[in-house]
Amino acid sequence: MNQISLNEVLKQFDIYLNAASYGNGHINDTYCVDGPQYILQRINTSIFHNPDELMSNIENVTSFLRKKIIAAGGNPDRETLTVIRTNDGENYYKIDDRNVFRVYKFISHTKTIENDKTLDDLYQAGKGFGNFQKLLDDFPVEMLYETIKDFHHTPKRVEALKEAIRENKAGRADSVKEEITFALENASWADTVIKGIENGEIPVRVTHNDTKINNILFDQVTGEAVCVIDLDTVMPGSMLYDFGDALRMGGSTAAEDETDLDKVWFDVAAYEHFAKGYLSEMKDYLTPAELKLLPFSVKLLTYECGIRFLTDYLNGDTYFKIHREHHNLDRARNQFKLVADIAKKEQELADIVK
Ligand code: ADP
Ligand code: GN1
Ligand code: MG
Repeated sequence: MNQISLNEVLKQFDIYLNAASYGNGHINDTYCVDGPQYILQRINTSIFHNPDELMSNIENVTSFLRKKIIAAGGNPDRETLTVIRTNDGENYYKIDDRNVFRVYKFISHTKTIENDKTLDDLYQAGKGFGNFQKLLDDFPVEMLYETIKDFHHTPKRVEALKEAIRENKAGRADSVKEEITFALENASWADTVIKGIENGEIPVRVTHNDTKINNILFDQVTGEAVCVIDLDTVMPGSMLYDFGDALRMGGSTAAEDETDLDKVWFDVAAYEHFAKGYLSEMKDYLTPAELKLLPFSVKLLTYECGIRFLTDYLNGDTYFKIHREHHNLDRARNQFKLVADIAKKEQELADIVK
């Protein structure tokens, strides 16, 4: 990685071990430090502009969780992230604006699930994300900074897509007319959750906002959800974002970037298992408006992610990490296929919640 020595960075945290690339995140650069003992991350500062606010959110949320986990007789080093401080007592180390690093304790004897998930994994994921939200129910939401402004403001995501079409920076707009038409034809329901929040029907809660299934660690032996990770986007929001986003990936029969769209379907049984796990933790906290919108939230968050991928493709792939040409377009097509399938199954999903 450009002139920066990871060993030099780790020294700032009083760590004298080697590190190697790790994980499948789309945003930060993640390294596993020998042992494995630590996770070292270079924070993506072109996305997260204010590391002070970002790390303040993470420290406040994890220390709040830590107390609750201890009170419940759990293991706080395993059930939440632990931020390691630098020799100067800071929660991150900055070399320059593009090289900002943090270190967490590595949570061992766990696994992440990318695509091969069982129904029991989905139940556990639902329980894990539900428990995370439940534990944070009395966290003072006004303390949290908005680390990415309007992150799940779907109508603004539609506006960003329209701007990308107008600007056509990468000269790709003509080649994706079909995808653009799908995105714009479906924009009519994009404001449902935002409107509900604005008119007070949907409560603002502490939400994770990036609940894909690889953002939760599972116990290697029991398969139980151990720890919710990737806390960069913990912000005030709606639980519908977390529920919908988790099933966007967890409910698909294929990977997010599968190009054979005949393999991409929404799995109703996956929904049922995730919802069972989630509601086992959260059912007493949810309002009727939230419960009613659970199936819709999956369609909304899948649509939103699809238009984000398409926007990034039109902008020349500047946001999400890509690993091949047209990767963002493949992801967008995949998400839109899923949206169409979820739309057909919405009533079936609603019956399950009932
Ligand atoms: P990104 O924001 O780029 O998605 P994540 O914070 O999700 O980065 O980390 C990427 C991957 O690194 C995770 O999917 C997980 O496999 C692994 N990981 C992150 N934090 C830890 C941790 N504290 N212990 C063990 N593994 C971790
Ligand atoms: C990113 O960071 P990661 O890989 O867990 C993105 C999510 C998208 C997801 C799509 C901060 O998640 O919003 O849903 O990719 N995170 C950010 O896979 O934009
Ligand atoms: Mg992640």
